Formats: sequence, structure tokens, C-alpha cells
Amino acid sequence: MAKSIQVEQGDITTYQVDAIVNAANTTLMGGGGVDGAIHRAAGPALYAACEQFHGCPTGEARITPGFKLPAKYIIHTPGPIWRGGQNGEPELLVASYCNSLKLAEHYHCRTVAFPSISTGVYAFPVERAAQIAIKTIREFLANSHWVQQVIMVAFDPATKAAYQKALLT
Ligand code: AR6
Repeated sequence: MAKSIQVEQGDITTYQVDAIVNAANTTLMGGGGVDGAIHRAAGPALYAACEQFHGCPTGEARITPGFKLPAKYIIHTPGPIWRGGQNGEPELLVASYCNSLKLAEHYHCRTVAFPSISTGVYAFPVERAAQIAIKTIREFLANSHWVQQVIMVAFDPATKAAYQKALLT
């Protein structure tokens, strides 16, 4: 199977892939946005599994089962909070994508779905985030063994357009 990056609009909690990524916070104990949607859909066992980690630093990633989700695994990564762009935000966003993909590779995942990390509550400008995400995923796929297909799942048309544009550059 050829490696690919796809951009789609949808609800990431419905994706039947090996792993979906959660745009979490450093407590890993749930929140709003996509994090809230994933916790609601996966059920309370996810909360109990996340408790064991005692949090996660920004840019790192942790893995749990998917529980009630169609996805086999959930990879949780706290992306950076945008504070003007001079505080390491781009590098931390690269780290979130990279460390999530490394975990997916380690767990032999072939298909991985990402939400638009940090561009909701965390206010990272979406055009810039999309360029960073696509570049990081491309570089990772060039050397991956297990990971074959990465799907960027946008929740709204403007986010989808930003990732489609990044895919063409
Ligand atoms: N499927 C795909 N994308 C979604 C879904 C969904 N079901 N729901 C929302 N999005 P955000 P962040 C999109 O705010 O900026 C949480 O409270 C959303 O429209 O979820 O990384 C955490 O606990 C946006 O495009 O994540 C943290 O405290 C994108 O997902 C904080 O928010 C990311 O928006 C993390 O903020």
C-alpha cells in the first residue's frame, strides 16, 4: 500500500483507524473541544486509563486503548498554547505530531487520524499550524515502516481548506 496523507472533514471519534490522536491538555484528564468529544465517546474507562499517567508535558504523547471508540488506540498529546509565536510554539507543535507518530509506529499502527492540534482553544493560527503539521507528517512518512496512511480530520470547512492548501505546497 502506498503511503498517503489525506484531508477530510468529519468527527474524529467516528474513525475506524488504528489510532486517533487527541488534542489534550497537560493534565490528560479531559476538557472541551475534541478532547471532550473523545472522552464522551470512549467512555469512563478512558478517564481511568489517563489517570495513571499523572499528566504529560506539552509536545509529548501517551497512548491508551480506544475503549468504546471504533479506533484501536488513542494517542494523547498536549499541543502548545499560542502566546504570540515567540515562545517555542512552532517547535512544540512539531514535537506533538512527531511524538504522536513515533508512538503510532511503535504500536504498529498503519492508519492514524489527527485533529487540528492547538488551533481551537489553544489559538495557534490554523494556516501556520497546517503547514507545520503537513511538513512533519511528510517527513515522518518518508521513513516509517508501519505508518502508511495519515488522515487530517478537520471539523469545519475553514480548517479543511487550510490543510488542503498546505498539502499542495
Ligand atoms: N473531530 C475532529 N475535530 C474536532 C472535533 C471532533 N469531534 N471537535 C473539535 N474539533 P480544540 P486545542 C476540532 O480546542 O486547540 C481542550 O479543552 C476543533 O474545531 O479541541 O488543541 C483540551 O482539553 C479544532 O479545529 O484543541 C485542551 O485544554 C481542533 O479540533 C484544549 O482544549 C482543535 O481544537 C486544547 O486545545
